[in-house]
Amino acid sequence: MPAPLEVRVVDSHTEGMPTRVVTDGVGVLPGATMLERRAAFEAGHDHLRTLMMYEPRGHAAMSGAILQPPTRPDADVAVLFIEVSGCLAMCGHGTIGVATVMVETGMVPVVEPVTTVRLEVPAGLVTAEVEVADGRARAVTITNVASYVHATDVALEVEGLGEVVVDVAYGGNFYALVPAERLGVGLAPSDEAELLRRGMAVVRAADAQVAPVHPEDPRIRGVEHLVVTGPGDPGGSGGDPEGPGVDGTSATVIHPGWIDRSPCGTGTSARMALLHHRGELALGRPYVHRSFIGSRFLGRLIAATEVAGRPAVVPTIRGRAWITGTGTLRLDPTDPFPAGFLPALGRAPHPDDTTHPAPTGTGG
Ligand code: PYC
Repeated sequence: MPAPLEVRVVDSHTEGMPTRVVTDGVGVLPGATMLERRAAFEAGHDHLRTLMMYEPRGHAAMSGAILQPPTRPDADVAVLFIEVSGCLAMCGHGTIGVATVMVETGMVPVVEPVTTVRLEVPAGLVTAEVEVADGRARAVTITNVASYVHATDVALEVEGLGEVVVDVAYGGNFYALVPAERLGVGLAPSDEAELLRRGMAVVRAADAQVAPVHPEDPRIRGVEHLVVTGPGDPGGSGGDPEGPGVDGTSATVIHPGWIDRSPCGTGTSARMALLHHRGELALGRPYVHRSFIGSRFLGRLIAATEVAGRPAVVPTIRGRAWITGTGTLRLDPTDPFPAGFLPALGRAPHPDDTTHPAPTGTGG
């Protein structure tokens, strides 16, 4: 009988959103860039993603990051972001989680008060400045990839809802953005079912009818995320991330049907790019963004730039992450669910289902 598959992980959460950091057991993926490695993983090893993200080892809002050796000399580590929806080009909360785990488990030389970790992700190079005290990561500020507005005031024909006008912006992934009041939903945890029902209909319509493609690399494409936006508090945050006020609230709805517990780093970047485009957020101004469970990121646009000739901005996102556990995930060869299952999203293979190949590692 073959030996059980074993994968070593460090679990963490960033402002409430999990990042399962996979440190060993997947092996080095083939490919000269992280986009090539992402494609190789999707083509040959996607069952490892569902094994680690789906039940019984994960859940419907699970998210993770597979560590790899970098393919470029200016990076310390390469990262493949995985979640229940698939493999992402970039993930803000995941980057904060990875940087925290690397510092607190000694995977990088730790320098106080700030340790810099450079991460190669499919969307490009991002840096994480980890504030460290007594060996512990207190907060992480990431400098994200250039973010820009793809389209404004797009009238979508949405099944069951009729016409819904959205904006589409890129913050490492493409996001549709729509005000909550336009969608007729609230932004509290008690609104989750309706946010998912309406939000996923908008995601499907935006993906089909806008179908954005990144001008610098067509492998980054499509809409799988929707930022449902709400206003900030009167007077905003006043620039104080710990104070009572915020500059904006949101719930980020993600394909195939879950809501980010954090304020979503790439979604916050897309929202800030849109606000800047409208003249509502100046470079350098703090932007405190609150998630649907009440957690916060501090965002800031630090520079203007361009993406293939389009005006763009460079966002930073500051947030905190905590390690929640370390362990070894195991797949026994006799386990009838070798790719996991997800009843919440209608993905519950019968034990006799033979469409899921038995997982193997990639050699590491
Ligand atoms: O924080 O960028 C993010 C993110 C993307 C999907 C879930 N979280």
